[in-house]
Amino acid sequence: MNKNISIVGVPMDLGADRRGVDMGPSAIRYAGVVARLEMMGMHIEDKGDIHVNRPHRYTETENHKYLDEVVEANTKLANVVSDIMQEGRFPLVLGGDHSIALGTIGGVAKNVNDLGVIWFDAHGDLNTGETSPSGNIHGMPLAASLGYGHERLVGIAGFSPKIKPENVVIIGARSLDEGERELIKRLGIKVFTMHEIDKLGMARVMDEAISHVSKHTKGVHLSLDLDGLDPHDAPGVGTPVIGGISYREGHLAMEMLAEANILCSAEFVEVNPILDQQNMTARVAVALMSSAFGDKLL
Ligand code: Z70
Ligand code: MN
Ligand code: MN
Ligand code: MN
Repeated sequence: MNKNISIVGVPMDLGADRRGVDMGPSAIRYAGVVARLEMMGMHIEDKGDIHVNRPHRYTETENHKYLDEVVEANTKLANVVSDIMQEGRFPLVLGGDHSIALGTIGGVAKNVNDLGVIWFDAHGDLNTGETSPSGNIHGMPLAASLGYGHERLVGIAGFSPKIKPENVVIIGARSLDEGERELIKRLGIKVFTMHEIDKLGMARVMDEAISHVSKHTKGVHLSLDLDGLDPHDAPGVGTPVIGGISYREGHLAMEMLAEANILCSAEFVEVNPILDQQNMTARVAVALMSSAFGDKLL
């Protein structure tokens, strides 16, 4: 496990239609992410936040809200993340809405051939401008990373596709749009919905997920949307969906990832302090990070 971690915040909420999730990086820092990871013996560098341009007015391009600003910030993020990888460090990106996965994955995939991705989320984030019911770009980053969607999203970081469908697993899905289901079937993406988690248990799901994403890859990116967890355990998210992964199951999943020692990068997104209770969701995010980096109970 790489002990040299570089933190980058992305105060972005334009991909979620400006709902306050831009304060996520502050909330996660306030919850003590640096101290917690340093306590575990990690060497932390906090690179601060990527600048996100605030638009003067609402804009929409072919059913993509704030496309210019989202592309601009993600292009910067991809460069920063790529530089971190070049230095041999582990990028830990703090969101911000999930549209920032475009920049993170762009920067990581530039440095890791055949990148695996674990997409931990209530949603598939597999919409394109054609299928999106909302026009919110945070519902599109996994599709765009696979090469599907608006050319300006797909083209972030200058190459496409960034990942292959056979190297992706989605865990925790329980709210998929019609177009997303079609893309999942068409591309054969491995999805562990809440049904599989209930039926098989998280331990078996993670065993299967880990072997699937690490089979043909040289590193795995963890993209963790806090709305994958149950809203009871993580209430501070923009789009709570009942019936999610419990705090305990989430920890087990992170511990198994640490044991497998496959991660090369991670992002924790969609923390919304405005909708939270006593910064609980940011604190859950920090606790999950510590497990993902190998913190043990004993
Ligand atoms: C819906 C859409 C979404 C996150 C909500 C929701 C997408 N599928 N993603 N919250 N993280 O509008 O595309
Ligand atoms: Mn998401
Ligand atoms: Mn989500
Ligand atoms: Mn959300």
